Amino acid sequence: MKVQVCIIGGGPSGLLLSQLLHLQGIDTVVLEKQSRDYVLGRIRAGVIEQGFARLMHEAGCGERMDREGEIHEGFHIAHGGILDRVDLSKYSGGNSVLVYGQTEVTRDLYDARDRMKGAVVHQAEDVALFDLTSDAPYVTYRDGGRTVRVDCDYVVGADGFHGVSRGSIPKGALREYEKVFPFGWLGVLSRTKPVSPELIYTRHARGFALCSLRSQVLSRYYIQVPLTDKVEDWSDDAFWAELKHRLPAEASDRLLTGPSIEKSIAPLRSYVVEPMRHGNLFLVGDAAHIFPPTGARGLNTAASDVHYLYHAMVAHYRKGDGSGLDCYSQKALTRVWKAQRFSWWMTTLLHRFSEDTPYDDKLKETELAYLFSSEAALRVLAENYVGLPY
Ligand code: RFL
Ligand code: PHB
Repeated sequence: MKVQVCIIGGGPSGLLLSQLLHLQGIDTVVLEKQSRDYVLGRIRAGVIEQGFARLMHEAGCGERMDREGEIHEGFHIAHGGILDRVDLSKYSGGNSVLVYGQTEVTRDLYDARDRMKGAVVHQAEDVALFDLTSDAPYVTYRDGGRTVRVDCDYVVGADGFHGVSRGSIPKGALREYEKVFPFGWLGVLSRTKPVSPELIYTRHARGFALCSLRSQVLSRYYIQVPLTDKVEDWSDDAFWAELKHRLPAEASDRLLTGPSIEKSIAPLRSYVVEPMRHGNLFLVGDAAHIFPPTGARGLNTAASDVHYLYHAMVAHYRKGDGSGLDCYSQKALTRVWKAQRFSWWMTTLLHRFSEDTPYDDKLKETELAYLFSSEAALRVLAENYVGLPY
């Protein structure tokens, strides 16, 4: 097989890039290790920046998102038993976020790829990358008993944190930055009316909690748990009791519970690799960086990587201008680090760390009291939450 761009990973990053490039006449193939059902079964992001939504429109995938996604002009932070609201619209100059699940984003992208007869190979086994620093890189994978070779101009590693692309770069050519948080999020999806029409992020002595949603009939809740906890340790009843405990009374009194339809634990990690390019391999999304989910940055930062790389590739193929490709890594990383800063701030502020002293608690309480007494501080929060411009 010969294509211009071989994309590894059929998550949102890989599918969105392939859809955008295809619309510009640039030929791609997507190699995905898992089945389509498996990819669509992963419950992840829920909050989407308008920048990402614009990119979905550019990719011709915005119609259902416009119809079914919910515009959120604010969210709440519960602390010290009270509920404070962040007016995103007021403090970000009229901006907002969209509540639309990653599952739905991925489904829309798959449907668009199908409509355009885009090449997406599922269950591509043993994907391997070769000659990345030459002008003729290639990728191989196994399809049942046969090995398929894909020759290309560029390889894009969009295969998430545990993918094969980043690992194909010699260790000495990369610098890694990592912070592993000593806790995870236990998430529950339930077919119940959300406790609040807007998200509630909660700081509590027993640990963080988040009330989120996918629609007004589908709720997504999370609680901070020790890394040693297993999903089997948490019955639905135990989950609801702990969530109620952490929410302020005005929310817990209204909480509607029901059977969980999905329950999983995600560890919290921050990670960045530099640079995001090696020869003719470009890394995008979780393959290059991971965020703790507290600030809702992961998928949104994957989208800004896709935006930069897409425009750089179009300039290269259309006008022979390679400057965008040359500064892709630096441009993407500038925004990645600002998003890391924001998610670190929000995660540290709202979670309970075992080493927190009464001094730390006082500082965090004061940080929150200051936040809700200062328009300047609320502006900083709002402009980061809706997403910095790109
Ligand atoms: P993905 O989604 O991990 O997709 C990578 C794909 O690559 C495939 N793959 C391979 N394919 C071929 N060969 C190999 N060797 C391969 N190895 C892996 C995988 O099967 C997979 O299909 O990465 P991508 O596309 O970069 O997308 C990133 C997002 O998934 C991620 O950043 C977000 O989910 C993070 N995140 C959130 N981000 C937001 O912007 N807003 C949110 O509200 C938000 N909430 C969340 C989140 C992540 C969470 N978890 C579970 C970590 C909430 C949670 C709980
Ligand atoms: C979600 O709905 O899954 C979600 C929302 C906001 C976050 C993280 C996850 O910050």
